Amino acid sequence: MPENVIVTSALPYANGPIHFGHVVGAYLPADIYVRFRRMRGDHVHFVCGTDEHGVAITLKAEQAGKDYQAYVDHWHKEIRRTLEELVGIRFDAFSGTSHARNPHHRELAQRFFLDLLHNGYLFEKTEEQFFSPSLGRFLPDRYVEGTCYLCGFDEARGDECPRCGKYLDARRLANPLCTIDGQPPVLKATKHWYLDLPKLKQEWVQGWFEGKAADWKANVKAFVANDLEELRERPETRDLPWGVPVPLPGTDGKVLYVWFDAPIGYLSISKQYFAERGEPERFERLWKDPSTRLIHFVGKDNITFHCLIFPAMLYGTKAGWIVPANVPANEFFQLEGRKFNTSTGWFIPEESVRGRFSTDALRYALCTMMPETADADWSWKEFQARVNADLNDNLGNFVARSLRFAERFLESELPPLGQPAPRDREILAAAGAAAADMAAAFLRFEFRRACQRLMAFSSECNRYYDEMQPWVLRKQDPARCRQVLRVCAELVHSLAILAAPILPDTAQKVLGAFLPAHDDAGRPSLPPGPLRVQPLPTLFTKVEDKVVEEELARLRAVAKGGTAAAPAAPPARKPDEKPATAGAPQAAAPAGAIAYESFAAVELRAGTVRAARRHPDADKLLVLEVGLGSETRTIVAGIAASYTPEALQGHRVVVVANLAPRKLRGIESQGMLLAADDAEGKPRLLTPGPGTPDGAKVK
Ligand code: B3M
Ligand code: ZN
Repeated sequence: MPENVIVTSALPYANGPIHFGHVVGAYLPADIYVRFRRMRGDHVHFVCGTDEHGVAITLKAEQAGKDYQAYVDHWHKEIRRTLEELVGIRFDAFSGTSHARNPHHRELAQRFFLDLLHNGYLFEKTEEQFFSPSLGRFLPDRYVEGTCYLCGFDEARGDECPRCGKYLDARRLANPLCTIDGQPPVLKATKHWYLDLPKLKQEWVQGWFEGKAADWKANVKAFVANDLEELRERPETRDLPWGVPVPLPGTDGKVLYVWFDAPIGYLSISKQYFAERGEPERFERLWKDPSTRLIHFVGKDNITFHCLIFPAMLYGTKAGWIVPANVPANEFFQLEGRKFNTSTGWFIPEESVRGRFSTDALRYALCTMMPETADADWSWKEFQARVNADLNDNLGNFVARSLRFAERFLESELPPLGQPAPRDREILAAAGAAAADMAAAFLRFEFRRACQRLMAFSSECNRYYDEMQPWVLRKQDPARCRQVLRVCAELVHSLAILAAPILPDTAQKVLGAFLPAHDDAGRPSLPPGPLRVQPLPTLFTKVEDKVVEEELARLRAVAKGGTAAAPAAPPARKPDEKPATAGAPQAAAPAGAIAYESFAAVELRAGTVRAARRHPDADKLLVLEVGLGSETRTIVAGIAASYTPEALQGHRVVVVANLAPRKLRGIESQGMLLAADDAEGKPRLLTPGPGTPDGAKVK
């Protein structure tokens, strides 16, 4: 019986580029699962979009000097493009949570709030919270930073500590400072609504989780069991100028907490999708049908919200919404042993992969490295090995040699399958076994195992070919040769079908070789009659050593910039004293000579100024948004004496891209611009030559 399945991928914050760590955690596995379920005949609804509220957004938009909507619009577009183009994720519905993008979201989130309030799961409480007298506003969550009272980390945020990962009470931080103006905040009373999680736990969550968890992934189960112990009431509203307004009288300036409204985004995006298709009734029918399986794909840091808090909210509305059937969360993914970090350069820039490797090569390699049960790593050498050994030499080789042999020596004509020999029957049965194993792996969210099984079967196919020696049979027993190649065609077809969820483009190309006799990608086997094969396009290209070396060298340079180069950096200068320039050796440097490695450690890139504004607190500084191709950086530069913000719009610049970010008068600068003083001592920006794209390396 086909099932109704809703698959969601965590809604990425619309505040920066998405990297492979995100892709492998919540998007690629969901997309593979969706494609597999569809091939099986299930009805799947795949939902995602951007998370556009909360302090993660307001703070960054304010720092960038952009209005909130314009800011999230920009990242919404970028994120969607990366997911669709770079790794071929195909959502049914992709929208977001801001009112302008999704007119259904506000109303639905407010309905949840009122239902929970009405059912006695939200209660109000007046408490003191941090407030900035100079800015005249409350400072929720990340607007305050200080020292963690649990682990001593001195850059803990008001809502959680990035080092120990614990949920924090901002008022208990040592040395709290406002992240906008760097001033110590004061406490001021304000009213908020709290979700009564202890009550929900006792009434429903604990029993539900314990009954459910039997078929959940072990890593998720362990994490949730631990969190369940510590489940406390949580404030679900904030004093913020951006978000879903609290739907009660006298609450001006208060909005729902981002983690309250974001998961409701799954529903509101789905609601928008059905409304726009003219089938609005399908939304509630699907989300309130107890036989629908709701599956949330998320990364490790989103487990608590998806496994405990959001289910508690869904239940607590008593409105009949289904709760998740499973949350196959992944662990953390790193890059060559270190955490991805877009601001230090420890990530894979889009231009390193775009147009260089196929979507399928990236999908497959990422799938084999997926952090399913433990933290895992992107390694360039591993990437090369997987593409070259698995895709090219194993799968690609069997497909190509089978079809090309038929084309070259058998005029592309193959006989009906007829009566296969015992060895043929054995290998054809192996295809069935591989299909069963892979289906079981996909259904259990064991994507790495599915890849291994695919390759094991492909190796069996290659072995069959080698044993049969069609190149010998061609002369000695042409009829048997044709029969063997017909079996190979069958195997090629099976491989394409089995690989399709992971390698959708490759599957299409291979199935295309059987057109028009075979035009239904979902069919389990070829029609048994005679077959004509079509020319096969190139499936894979090998990853050369040179490419791997280049990428590793780039990372080594970043690593040096972050460690070795740091102590050599000029002594801290007053932020507005001089233009931001780089590379000038300090007086202590020996006679101006530096080793080549020191130069190579500096990552210089071409960019374009997308927006510019004056620094609110320093006359000589401008705050720029600089596009570097795959990302946009905020850069604070001391060039106000030479340029007006308007004149800089569209100006080409050279950026030091791997400098540790630092705050200049309260605004974090994520790089430096190269400039040289003119005759009057005013800084003039260096410009890359015409035709250099944003992000190009300056060497
Ligand atoms: N935006 C957190 C994150 O990007 C958050 C996920 C929301 S899913 C409803 O990690
Ligand atoms: Zn801590």
